[in-house]
Amino acid sequence: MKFNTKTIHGGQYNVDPAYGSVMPPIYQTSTYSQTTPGGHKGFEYSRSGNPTRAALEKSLASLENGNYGLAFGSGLAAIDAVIKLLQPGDEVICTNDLYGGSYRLFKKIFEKFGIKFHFIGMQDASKIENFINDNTKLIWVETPSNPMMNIIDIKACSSIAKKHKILLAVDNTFASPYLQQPLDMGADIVMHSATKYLGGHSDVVMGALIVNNNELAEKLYFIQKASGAICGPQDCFLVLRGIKTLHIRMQRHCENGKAIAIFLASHPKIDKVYWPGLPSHPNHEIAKQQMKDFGGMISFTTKGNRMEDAIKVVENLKIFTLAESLGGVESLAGHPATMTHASIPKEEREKTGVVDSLIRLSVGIEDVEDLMDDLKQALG
Ligand code: P1T
Repeated sequence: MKFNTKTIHGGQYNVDPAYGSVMPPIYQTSTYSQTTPGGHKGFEYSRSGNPTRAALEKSLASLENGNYGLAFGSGLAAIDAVIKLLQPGDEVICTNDLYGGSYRLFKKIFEKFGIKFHFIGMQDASKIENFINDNTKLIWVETPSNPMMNIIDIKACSSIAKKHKILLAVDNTFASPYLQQPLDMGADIVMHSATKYLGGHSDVVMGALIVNNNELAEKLYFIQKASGAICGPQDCFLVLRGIKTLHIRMQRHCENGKAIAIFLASHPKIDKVYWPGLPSHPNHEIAKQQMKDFGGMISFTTKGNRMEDAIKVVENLKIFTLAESLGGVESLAGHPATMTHASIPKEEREKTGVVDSLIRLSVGIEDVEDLMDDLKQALG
Protein backbone atom coordinates (compact mmCIF):
# COMPACT_ATOMS: atom_id res chain seq x y z
CA MET A 1 0.00 0.00 0.00
CA LYS A 2 1.32 3.48 -0.88
CA PHE A 3 1.56 6.20 1.77
CA ASN A 4 -1.46 8.20 0.55
CA THR A 5 -3.64 5.09 0.80
CA LYS A 6 -2.20 4.15 4.18
CA THR A 7 -3.33 7.46 5.69
CA ILE A 8 -6.91 6.35 4.97
CA HIS A 9 -6.77 2.57 5.26
CA GLY A 10 -3.49 1.66 7.00
CA GLY A 11 -4.17 -0.96 9.68
CA GLN A 12 -7.90 -0.19 9.46
CA TYR A 13 -9.45 -3.48 8.40
CA ASN A 14 -12.41 -4.86 10.32
CA VAL A 15 -12.40 -1.98 12.81
CA ASP A 16 -16.07 -2.55 13.63
CA PRO A 17 -16.96 -6.24 13.52
CA ALA A 18 -20.37 -5.44 15.10
CA TYR A 19 -21.88 -3.15 12.40
CA GLY A 20 -19.18 -2.50 9.85
CA SER A 21 -18.99 1.23 10.53
CA VAL A 22 -16.40 2.82 8.23
CA MET A 23 -14.81 4.82 11.05
CA PRO A 24 -13.77 2.97 14.22
CA PRO A 25 -16.40 3.54 16.91
CA ILE A 26 -15.42 5.60 19.95
CA TYR A 27 -15.32 2.97 22.69
CA GLN A 28 -15.98 5.30 25.59
CA THR A 29 -15.53 2.67 28.26
CA SER A 30 -13.07 2.11 31.06
CA THR A 31 -13.67 -1.64 31.33
CA TYR A 32 -15.02 -4.72 29.52
CA SER A 33 -17.22 -7.56 30.78
CA GLN A 34 -15.68 -10.98 31.27
CA THR A 35 -17.60 -14.26 31.18
CA THR A 36 -15.15 -15.85 33.61
CA PRO A 37 -11.98 -14.30 35.11
CA GLY A 38 -9.74 -13.69 32.10
CA GLY A 39 -12.56 -14.57 29.67
CA HIS A 40 -12.67 -11.38 27.59
CA LYS A 41 -12.59 -10.43 23.90
CA GLY A 42 -9.09 -8.95 23.87
CA PHE A 43 -9.69 -5.93 26.09
CA GLU A 44 -10.00 -5.95 29.87
CA TYR A 45 -9.34 -2.38 31.07
CA SER A 46 -8.84 0.76 28.98
CA ARG A 47 -5.45 1.68 30.42
CA SER A 48 -4.01 -1.53 29.01
CA GLY A 49 -6.02 -1.39 25.79
CA ASN A 50 -9.02 0.21 24.11
CA PRO A 51 -10.34 -0.67 20.62
CA THR A 52 -10.36 2.95 19.38
CA ARG A 53 -6.79 3.41 20.60
CA ALA A 54 -5.84 0.08 19.03
CA ALA A 55 -7.20 1.31 15.66
CA LEU A 56 -5.09 4.47 15.94
CA GLU A 57 -2.00 2.55 17.05
CA LYS A 58 -2.29 0.31 13.98
CA SER A 59 -2.64 3.33 11.73
CA LEU A 60 0.46 4.96 13.31
CA ALA A 61 2.50 1.78 12.83
CA SER A 62 1.42 1.58 9.20
CA LEU A 63 2.38 5.22 8.46
CA GLU A 64 5.89 4.77 9.87
CA ASN A 65 6.46 1.33 8.34
CA GLY A 66 6.66 -0.13 11.84
CA ASN A 67 5.06 -3.17 13.41
CA TYR A 68 3.86 -1.57 16.62
CA GLY A 69 2.34 1.79 17.48
CA LEU A 70 1.68 3.12 20.96
CA ALA A 71 -0.40 6.21 21.70
CA PHE A 72 0.12 8.38 24.80
CA GLY A 73 -1.58 11.31 26.50
CA SER A 74 0.98 13.79 25.06
CA GLY A 75 4.23 13.92 23.14
CA LEU A 76 6.10 14.38 26.40
CA ALA A 77 4.37 11.32 27.89
CA ALA A 78 5.68 9.33 24.90
CA ILE A 79 9.23 10.63 25.47
CA ASP A 80 8.88 9.89 29.19
CA ALA A 81 8.09 6.25 28.31
CA VAL A 82 11.24 5.97 26.18
CA ILE A 83 13.50 7.32 28.95
CA LYS A 84 11.89 4.85 31.37
CA LEU A 85 13.57 2.08 29.37
CA LEU A 86 16.81 3.27 31.04
CA GLN A 87 18.40 2.68 34.46
CA PRO A 88 20.13 5.08 36.86
CA GLY A 89 23.69 5.60 35.64
CA ASP A 90 22.72 5.33 31.95
CA GLU A 91 23.64 8.13 29.58
CA VAL A 92 21.79 9.69 26.65
CA ILE A 93 23.25 11.74 23.82
CA CYS A 94 20.70 14.18 22.42
CA THR A 95 20.54 16.96 19.88
CA ASN A 96 21.35 20.30 21.50
CA ASP A 97 18.52 22.03 19.64
CA LEU A 98 15.26 20.45 20.71
CA TYR A 99 11.80 21.27 22.04
CA GLY A 100 12.14 23.13 25.35
CA GLY A 101 9.75 20.72 27.06
CA SER A 102 11.90 17.72 26.07
CA TYR A 103 14.97 19.49 27.50
CA ARG A 104 13.02 20.24 30.70
CA LEU A 105 11.86 16.61 31.03
CA PHE A 106 15.43 15.36 30.61
CA LYS A 107 17.12 17.91 32.90
CA LYS A 108 14.51 18.53 35.58
CA ILE A 109 12.89 15.10 35.90
CA PHE A 110 15.22 12.36 34.69
CA GLU A 111 18.59 13.75 35.80
CA LYS A 112 17.18 13.51 39.34
CA PHE A 113 16.92 9.75 38.84
CA GLY A 114 20.57 9.44 37.85
CA ILE A 115 20.31 9.53 34.05
CA LYS A 116 22.85 11.77 32.36
CA PHE A 117 22.13 13.76 29.19
CA HIS A 118 24.73 15.16 26.80
CA PHE A 119 23.29 17.87 24.53
CA ILE A 120 25.43 18.13 21.41
CA GLY A 121 25.32 19.46 17.86
CA MET A 122 24.78 16.44 15.60
CA GLN A 123 24.86 18.07 12.17
CA ASP A 124 28.20 16.32 11.90
CA ALA A 125 27.07 12.90 13.18
CA SER A 126 30.63 11.68 13.72
CA LYS A 127 30.80 13.99 16.80
CA ILE A 128 28.42 11.59 18.56
CA GLU A 129 31.22 9.03 18.96
CA ASN A 130 33.19 11.42 21.20
CA PHE A 131 30.46 11.16 23.83
CA ILE A 132 29.89 7.40 23.75
CA ASN A 133 31.03 5.36 26.72
CA ASP A 134 29.95 2.07 28.34
CA ASN A 135 26.97 3.77 29.98
CA THR A 136 25.56 5.25 26.76
CA LYS A 137 22.21 3.60 26.02
CA LEU A 138 20.29 6.00 23.81
CA ILE A 139 20.79 8.60 21.08
CA TRP A 140 17.90 11.07 20.94
CA VAL A 141 17.56 12.98 17.67
CA GLU A 142 15.13 15.70 16.72
CA THR A 143 15.18 16.38 12.96
CA PRO A 144 14.20 18.92 11.75
CA SER A 145 15.00 20.38 15.15
CA ASN A 146 12.79 22.74 17.08
CA PRO A 147 13.16 25.66 16.45
CA MET A 148 16.45 25.96 14.49
CA MET A 149 15.47 23.50 11.74
CA ASN A 150 18.80 21.64 11.90
CA ILE A 151 18.77 18.44 9.87
CA ILE A 152 20.50 15.41 11.34
CA ASP A 153 21.62 12.54 9.13
CA ILE A 154 19.49 9.66 10.46
CA LYS A 155 21.34 6.94 8.54
CA ALA A 156 24.70 8.16 9.86
CA CYS A 157 23.35 8.21 13.44
CA SER A 158 21.93 4.75 12.95
CA SER A 159 25.23 3.25 11.83
CA ILE A 160 26.95 4.73 14.92
CA ALA A 161 24.16 3.48 17.17
CA LYS A 162 24.32 -0.03 15.67
CA LYS A 163 28.10 -0.16 15.92
CA HIS A 164 27.93 0.58 19.67
CA LYS A 165 24.64 -1.32 20.31
CA ILE A 166 22.83 1.83 21.42
CA LEU A 167 19.18 2.63 20.75
CA LEU A 168 18.41 5.42 18.30
CA ALA A 169 15.16 7.36 18.81
CA VAL A 170 14.00 10.04 16.37
CA ASP A 171 11.46 12.71 17.25
CA ASN A 172 9.72 12.96 13.87
CA THR A 173 7.19 15.61 14.93
CA PHE A 174 8.39 18.41 12.60
CA ALA A 175 8.61 16.20 9.51
CA SER A 176 5.61 13.89 10.01
CA PRO A 177 5.74 10.41 8.45
CA TYR A 178 4.74 11.99 5.13
CA LEU A 179 8.17 13.62 4.83
CA GLN A 180 10.44 11.04 6.43
CA GLN A 181 10.27 7.55 7.88
CA PRO A 182 13.13 7.09 10.36
CA LEU A 183 12.61 3.34 10.95
CA ASP A 184 13.46 2.78 7.27
CA MET A 185 16.71 4.68 7.87
CA GLY A 186 17.71 2.47 10.80
CA ALA A 187 16.12 4.19 13.82
CA ASP A 188 14.80 1.91 16.58
CA ILE A 189 12.07 4.21 17.88
CA VAL A 190 10.08 6.97 16.19
CA MET A 191 8.35 9.47 18.41
CA HIS A 192 5.66 12.01 17.55
CA SER A 193 3.87 14.78 19.25
CA ALA A 194 0.62 13.75 17.52
CA THR A 195 -0.71 17.10 18.74
CA LYS A 196 0.96 18.52 15.63
CA TYR A 197 0.78 17.31 11.98
CA LEU A 198 -0.77 13.91 12.73
CA GLY A 199 -3.79 15.44 14.49
CA GLY A 200 -3.49 18.45 12.22
CA HIS A 201 -6.35 20.55 13.58
CA SER A 202 -5.07 21.93 16.91
CA ASP A 203 -7.79 20.15 18.85
CA VAL A 204 -5.92 17.30 20.59
CA VAL A 205 -2.80 16.79 22.73
CA MET A 206 -1.31 13.35 22.11
CA GLY A 207 1.95 11.46 21.70
CA ALA A 208 3.03 8.36 19.79
CA LEU A 209 5.84 5.84 19.58
CA ILE A 210 6.41 3.45 16.72
CA VAL A 211 8.90 0.55 16.66
CA ASN A 212 9.43 -2.62 14.66
CA ASN A 213 11.22 -4.78 17.20
CA ASN A 214 9.18 -7.24 19.27
CA GLU A 215 11.17 -7.00 22.44
CA LEU A 216 11.29 -3.21 22.41
CA ALA A 217 7.56 -3.06 21.68
CA GLU A 218 6.85 -5.27 24.68
CA LYS A 219 9.00 -3.16 26.98
CA LEU A 220 7.32 0.06 25.83
CA TYR A 221 3.86 -1.48 26.05
CA PHE A 222 4.65 -2.54 29.62
CA ILE A 223 5.66 1.06 30.46
CA GLN A 224 2.52 2.42 28.77
CA LYS A 225 0.37 0.09 30.87
CA ALA A 226 2.35 0.35 34.10
CA SER A 227 2.85 4.14 34.09
CA GLY A 228 -0.56 4.77 32.55
CA ALA A 229 0.03 7.90 30.44
CA ILE A 230 -2.59 6.87 27.89
CA CYS A 231 -4.96 8.97 25.78
CA GLY A 232 -8.75 8.78 25.68
CA PRO A 233 -10.82 7.22 22.89
CA GLN A 234 -12.33 10.51 21.67
CA ASP A 235 -8.85 11.94 21.14
CA CYS A 236 -7.83 8.75 19.30
CA PHE A 237 -10.82 9.18 17.01
CA LEU A 238 -9.86 12.80 16.26
CA VAL A 239 -6.26 11.88 15.42
CA LEU A 240 -7.45 9.01 13.21
CA ARG A 241 -9.65 11.50 11.38
CA GLY A 242 -6.76 13.96 11.11
CA ILE A 243 -4.45 11.31 9.68
CA LYS A 244 -6.84 10.69 6.77
CA THR A 245 -5.86 14.04 5.25
CA LEU A 246 -2.21 14.08 6.38
CA HIS A 247 -0.82 13.67 2.86
CA ILE A 248 -2.85 16.45 1.27
CA ARG A 249 -2.32 18.80 4.21
CA MET A 250 1.43 18.16 4.10
CA GLN A 251 1.58 18.91 0.38
CA ARG A 252 0.06 22.35 1.00
CA HIS A 253 2.18 22.99 4.12
CA CYS A 254 5.26 22.33 1.97
CA GLU A 255 4.10 24.53 -0.95
CA ASN A 256 3.18 27.42 1.33
CA GLY A 257 6.35 26.92 3.40
CA LYS A 258 8.51 27.21 0.30
CA ALA A 259 6.85 30.41 -0.93
CA ILE A 260 7.12 32.03 2.50
CA ALA A 261 10.73 30.98 3.09
CA ILE A 262 11.72 32.49 -0.28
CA PHE A 263 9.78 35.66 0.48
CA LEU A 264 11.38 36.04 3.93
CA ALA A 265 14.88 35.37 2.59
CA SER A 266 14.68 38.46 0.38
CA HIS A 267 12.99 40.78 2.90
CA PRO A 268 15.19 43.75 3.89
CA LYS A 269 14.24 43.62 7.59
CA ILE A 270 15.12 39.96 7.99
CA ASP A 271 18.54 38.68 8.92
CA LYS A 272 18.53 34.86 8.75
CA VAL A 273 15.94 32.37 7.52
CA TYR A 274 16.04 28.75 8.70
CA TRP A 275 14.17 26.40 6.35
CA PRO A 276 15.83 23.19 5.12
CA GLY A 277 14.57 23.66 1.55
CA LEU A 278 16.70 26.75 0.97
CA PRO A 279 19.93 25.81 -0.85
CA SER A 280 21.72 28.14 1.61
CA HIS A 281 20.62 25.96 4.57
CA PRO A 282 23.78 24.25 5.87
CA ASN A 283 22.12 20.81 5.92
CA HIS A 284 20.14 21.20 2.67
CA GLU A 285 21.87 18.22 1.01
CA ILE A 286 21.00 15.81 3.85
CA ALA A 287 17.46 17.19 3.92
CA LYS A 288 17.15 16.45 0.18
CA GLN A 289 18.29 12.87 0.74
CA GLN A 290 16.18 11.93 3.72
CA MET A 291 13.05 14.05 3.34
CA LYS A 292 10.46 13.96 0.59
CA ASP A 293 9.95 17.74 0.81
CA PHE A 294 10.86 20.42 3.34
CA GLY A 295 7.74 21.11 5.39
CA GLY A 296 6.00 24.19 6.68
CA MET A 297 8.14 25.07 9.71
CA ILE A 298 10.32 28.17 9.29
CA SER A 299 12.33 30.23 11.76
CA PHE A 300 13.87 33.63 11.11
CA THR A 301 15.58 36.50 12.90
CA THR A 302 15.03 40.21 12.44
CA LYS A 303 17.99 42.48 11.70
CA GLY A 304 19.62 43.99 14.79
CA ASN A 305 18.58 41.04 17.00
CA ARG A 306 16.26 43.08 19.24
CA MET A 307 13.63 41.22 21.25
CA GLU A 308 11.23 44.19 21.02
CA ASP A 309 11.29 44.07 17.19
CA ALA A 310 10.46 40.36 17.15
CA ILE A 311 7.67 40.82 19.70
CA LYS A 312 6.22 43.67 17.64
CA VAL A 313 6.17 41.52 14.50
CA VAL A 314 4.35 38.61 16.18
CA GLU A 315 1.90 41.01 17.83
CA ASN A 316 1.17 42.70 14.46
CA LEU A 317 0.27 39.46 12.68
CA LYS A 318 -3.43 39.08 11.94
CA ILE A 319 -3.85 35.76 10.11
CA PHE A 320 -0.94 34.01 11.83
CA THR A 321 -2.09 33.44 15.41
CA LEU A 322 0.47 34.08 18.15
CA ALA A 323 0.43 30.72 19.94
CA GLU A 324 2.53 27.77 21.02
CA SER A 325 2.26 24.54 19.01
CA LEU A 326 2.46 23.84 15.28
CA GLY A 327 1.32 21.54 12.54
CA GLY A 328 -2.35 22.55 12.43
CA VAL A 329 -4.22 23.74 9.35
CA GLU A 330 -4.02 27.32 10.64
CA SER A 331 -0.81 29.35 10.58
CA LEU A 332 0.80 30.05 13.94
CA ALA A 333 3.69 32.28 14.95
CA GLY A 334 5.75 31.96 18.11
CA HIS A 335 8.64 33.62 19.92
CA PRO A 336 10.73 30.65 21.12
CA ALA A 337 12.88 32.59 23.63
CA THR A 338 9.85 33.57 25.70
CA MET A 339 7.43 30.79 24.75
CA THR A 340 8.32 27.21 23.70
CA HIS A 341 11.98 27.41 24.76
CA ALA A 342 11.70 29.63 27.84
CA SER A 343 12.60 26.63 30.04
CA ILE A 344 16.10 26.50 28.49
CA PRO A 345 18.59 28.87 30.20
CA LYS A 346 19.39 31.91 27.99
CA GLU A 347 23.10 31.05 27.63
CA GLU A 348 22.23 27.47 26.59
CA ARG A 349 19.57 28.44 24.05
CA GLU A 350 21.69 31.22 22.54
CA LYS A 351 24.50 28.72 21.87
CA THR A 352 22.18 26.91 19.47
CA GLY A 353 20.87 30.08 17.82
CA VAL A 354 17.66 30.60 19.79
CA VAL A 355 18.31 34.33 20.15
CA ASP A 356 15.88 37.00 21.32
CA SER A 357 14.89 38.07 17.79
CA LEU A 358 14.06 34.55 16.60
CA ILE A 359 10.49 34.03 15.35
CA ARG A 360 9.10 30.60 14.48
CA LEU A 361 6.31 30.11 11.95
CA SER A 362 4.11 27.09 11.51
CA VAL A 363 2.85 27.80 8.01
CA GLY A 364 -0.72 26.56 7.63
CA ILE A 365 -2.74 25.67 4.57
CA GLU A 366 -4.49 29.00 4.00
CA ASP A 367 -4.08 30.92 0.73
CA VAL A 368 -0.40 31.74 0.56
CA GLU A 369 -0.98 35.29 -0.75
CA ASP A 370 -2.96 36.13 2.38
CA LEU A 371 -0.15 34.73 4.51
CA MET A 372 2.47 36.75 2.65
CA ASP A 373 0.40 39.95 2.88
CA ASP A 374 0.06 39.34 6.61
CA LEU A 375 3.83 38.98 7.05
CA LYS A 376 4.44 42.07 4.86
CA GLN A 377 2.18 44.25 6.99
CA ALA A 378 3.54 42.86 10.27
CA LEU A 379 7.14 43.47 9.22
CA GLY A 380 6.26 46.88 7.78
O1 P1T B 1 3.16 19.04 23.47
P1 P1T B 1 3.34 17.56 23.42
O2 P1T B 1 2.30 16.85 22.64
O3 P1T B 1 3.58 16.96 24.77
O4 P1T B 1 4.69 17.30 22.57
C1 P1T B 1 5.95 17.70 23.01
C2 P1T B 1 6.86 17.93 21.83
C3 P1T B 1 7.79 16.96 21.50
N1 P1T B 1 8.62 17.11 20.45
C4 P1T B 1 8.57 18.20 19.67
C5 P1T B 1 9.50 18.32 18.51
C6 P1T B 1 7.64 19.20 19.94
O5 P1T B 1 7.61 20.27 19.13
C7 P1T B 1 6.76 19.08 21.05
C8 P1T B 1 5.79 20.13 21.41
N2 P1T B 1 6.07 21.39 20.86
C9 P1T B 1 5.37 22.53 21.07
C10 P1T B 1 4.27 22.61 21.83
C11 P1T B 1 5.88 23.72 20.36
O6 P1T B 1 5.17 24.73 20.20
O7 P1T B 1 7.04 23.66 19.90
